[in-house]
Amino acid sequence: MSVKKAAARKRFEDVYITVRDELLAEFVDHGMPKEAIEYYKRNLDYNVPGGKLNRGLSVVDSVALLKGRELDEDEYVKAAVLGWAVEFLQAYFLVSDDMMDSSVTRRGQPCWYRVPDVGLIAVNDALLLEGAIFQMLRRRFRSEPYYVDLLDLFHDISYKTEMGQLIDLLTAPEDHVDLSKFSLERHKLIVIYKTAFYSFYLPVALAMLVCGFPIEKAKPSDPDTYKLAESILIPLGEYFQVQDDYLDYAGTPEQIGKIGTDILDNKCSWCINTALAVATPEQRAVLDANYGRKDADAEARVKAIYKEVGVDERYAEYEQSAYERISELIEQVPEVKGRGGDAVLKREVFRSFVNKIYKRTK
Ligand code: GPP
Ligand code: MG
Ligand code: MG
Ligand code: MG
Repeated sequence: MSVKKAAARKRFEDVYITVRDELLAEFVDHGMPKEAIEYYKRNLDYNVPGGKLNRGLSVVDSVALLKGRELDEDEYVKAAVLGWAVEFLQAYFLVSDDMMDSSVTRRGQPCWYRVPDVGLIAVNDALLLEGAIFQMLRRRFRSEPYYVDLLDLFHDISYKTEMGQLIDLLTAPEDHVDLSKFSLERHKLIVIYKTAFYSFYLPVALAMLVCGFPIEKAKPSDPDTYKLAESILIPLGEYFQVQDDYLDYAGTPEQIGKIGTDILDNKCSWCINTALAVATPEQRAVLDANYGRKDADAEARVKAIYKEVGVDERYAEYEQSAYERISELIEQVPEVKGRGGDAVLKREVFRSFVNKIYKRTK
């Protein structure tokens, strides 16, 4: 990591400490016992700050890019708190998702529900992580003109993500493997809803809200800047989740910080869909017999078919063409003025996202 990047991360992490301590102070104000305060602190520190922080940092970066200048202290803290709100949302989703996916590790440590004295309390811990978002927003943004839009955005994006999680789970029942349910079309719908909205559209839409981009157009001829952002960020999020699916199969746990479970879990992943599209009847029979079985040998047989049909080479081709297609979309963005003073929707906002994820290996 460059010195500059490390410093940006450190500054952002310092805001986490402030936010966390405010949340803990509220517990104290409510007369929560010491045991609960310590447990809550452990939940927050275990689940919120330990990831790549891409989503959170991208709120801060996007605000600075939209304004085209460095942020003053107050602007920085506001953007960083919104960044942490996205990281809290992510923590809430991941704690929940790991239980639903029976995952083992996350960010190089046991999944929270697998920590011995946690277990099913993790359900409530996830709900607290979600509730914390709204405490943070109330404390810092209640008197802003866009407060209601912030709340609405978090609710709307959460709902979409939950729709995505539902179809992800329904397409992958644990006890009934039926590969004919899968298709790249179904895969696309799942990943747009379960990942793209909250990981890519949300950080930029938040940055646009603090900069004062209007939700309602002043005149019909004005460009809908949120729709425009969405039209780039959703394909970008789709590409990101294809990477996640590929790394689930091809990445090592050391690299990706988690043990891939997609084959065991019968997931409608990009890899299985790609293999199904080109498998011979014999290869298809191996996939039918071994996909979604909770058994390491069956998993290895599926991975061997992936190798045979060239999933790795096909992924490299996908990655290149996704990169080119999205870069093309970005070049077509008209640079339009936002209402809130100095902010402009610049192509660089989107380019910075693409550059962060292109050819990622973790
Ligand atoms: C991750 O997909 C999906 C989410 C984080 C959305 C969860 C949504 C909820 C409403 C709980 P994944 O299972 O492929 O992620 P990973 O590979 O990191 O487990
Ligand atoms: Mg999962
Ligand atoms: Mg999942
Ligand atoms: Mg995954």
